[in-house]
Amino acid sequence: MAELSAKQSPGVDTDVIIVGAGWGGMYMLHQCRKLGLSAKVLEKGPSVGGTWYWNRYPGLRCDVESTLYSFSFDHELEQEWTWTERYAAQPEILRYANHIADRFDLRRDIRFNTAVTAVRYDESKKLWRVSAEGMAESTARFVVMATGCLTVPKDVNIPGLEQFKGAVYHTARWPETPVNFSGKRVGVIGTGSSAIQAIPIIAEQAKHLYVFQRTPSYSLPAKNRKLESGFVADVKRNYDSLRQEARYHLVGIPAPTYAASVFDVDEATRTKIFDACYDNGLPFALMVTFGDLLASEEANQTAQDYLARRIRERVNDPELAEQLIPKGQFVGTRRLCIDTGYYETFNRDNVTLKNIAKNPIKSITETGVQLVDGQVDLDCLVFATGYDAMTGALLAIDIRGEGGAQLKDRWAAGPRTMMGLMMADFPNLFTITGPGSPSVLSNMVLSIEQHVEWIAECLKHMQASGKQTIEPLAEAQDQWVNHVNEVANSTLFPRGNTWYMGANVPGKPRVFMPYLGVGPYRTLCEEVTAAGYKGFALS
Ligand code: N01
Repeated sequence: MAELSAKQSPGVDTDVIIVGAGWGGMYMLHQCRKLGLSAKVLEKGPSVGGTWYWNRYPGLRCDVESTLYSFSFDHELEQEWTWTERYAAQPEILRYANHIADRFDLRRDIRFNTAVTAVRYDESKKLWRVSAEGMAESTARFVVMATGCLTVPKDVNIPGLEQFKGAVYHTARWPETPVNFSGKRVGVIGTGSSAIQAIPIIAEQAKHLYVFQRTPSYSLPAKNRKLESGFVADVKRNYDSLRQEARYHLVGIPAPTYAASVFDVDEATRTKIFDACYDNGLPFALMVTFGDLLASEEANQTAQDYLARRIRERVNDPELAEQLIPKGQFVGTRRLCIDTGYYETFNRDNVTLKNIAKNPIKSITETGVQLVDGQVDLDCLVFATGYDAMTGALLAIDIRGEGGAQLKDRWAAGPRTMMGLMMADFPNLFTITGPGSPSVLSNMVLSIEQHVEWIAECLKHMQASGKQTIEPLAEAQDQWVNHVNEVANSTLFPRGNTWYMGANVPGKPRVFMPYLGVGPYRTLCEEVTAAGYKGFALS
């Protein structure tokens, strides 16, 4: 890539520096070019794709249907790209990301293998100074953090890990060359979305697979299938209305809500409705079937009972089934997973569940995992232990705003943003799908697109009105944070020990980070823009 030398505005190297070349970073670059702004992307990895570049473990698929997990901003792009599977596997999604980069000629403005370390505001010059490994400091009027929500794997922190003599893998940092587990004794630690997808494939190869489960998750069969050409043609014909429906839906994926309460219908009807989601592999649809499913303990219990029964149907050994059924966990407050043969995998002779809630891991030794009641000998260990989600990637960078305000101090008690888009005292610094926006509780691509377009519109407005800086008013930001909490507190989400709450990372503040409600959120963003950036100071 060329050095960061494009000179659009006097005194700065680049108008906009974008951090991250995932979906958000790539689309932001495209939008900046359309506005005639000079823009450069700094990307830590060697290629585009973000989380879809780093995650390449066996079995990885998206849990949003491929026809919707795609950009809508370019009609030709939408029509020319044809997804082959209902839930696309990682290689196809990564091909799509590369197609975006090539089609819009983005790579020439992306500097790869460049990890940003510091982003500091120079108040006197009203510009941002960006430092990255292996690069001279660069300056920009605007910075867009497109660093992703599931980027930084959380520290594993199990004593003795460094002693283990076998191979160690992490689902979020999988090697580019496929791993062959044939003839190996493999241990998988964790039973979230990543593990649930990887376990059936690893079990097919391994001599023996041990699954170390601390907290079981609920999972629905993905019912993945090849897409028929007639179906794809239909989707393409109806894309406009489909996308529009998604944009104003609660979770960004069209799905019906049948009644305000699960108790508005009789049990047989309720079961039929749950069946329609379960038997068609629709996790997001299940969450919105009834208005009170995510809000009332009693209502949620009906879904818990339903899913427990479906797990029992899939596991031959009743005692084992009971261990795989989440207990005291609300359906939907921890990510609902999709799987291909996950529960059935435990019917295999070469798979053993180790319930580490009852029999905890004491340490990792040279040859395996030492549990309280004995050692499990292993050749390979796979960590599917999750992420320091939503705030991890932002706080890994030394971000300082006006008056030297440090983001890590400002967020010491949990993230505080204005609509997940900006932070008070950090002028001209935007976040794509930041905490306080629907982000992970939505179709990510749709939410990324909405944020990029909001930011682009804002930059256009600033150009047209000759404004130099924008930042949220502290009071408006406080109101937004209160609103995010109010919405969350009207649901069961804050009662889950989940990564949405930061509960998976020791010491992380326990705060519900996303905003529930894709459609309502979009409307609020539109209102802010229409009211001349209400809640923001432009100068
Ligand atoms: O991570 P997770 P993930 N000792 O945090 C366990 C998205 N995603 O990578 O809950 C033992 O969900 C932990 O147990 P516990 C999706 O949004 C999407 O699976 O801490 N166990 C848990 O079981 C998803 O939600 C897709 O008790 C430890 C597991 O590890 C998000 O990414 C596919 C442990 C971590 O589960 C994260 O999913 C993949 C320890 N020290 C991911 N530390 C799709 O689109 C953690 N665990 C389908």
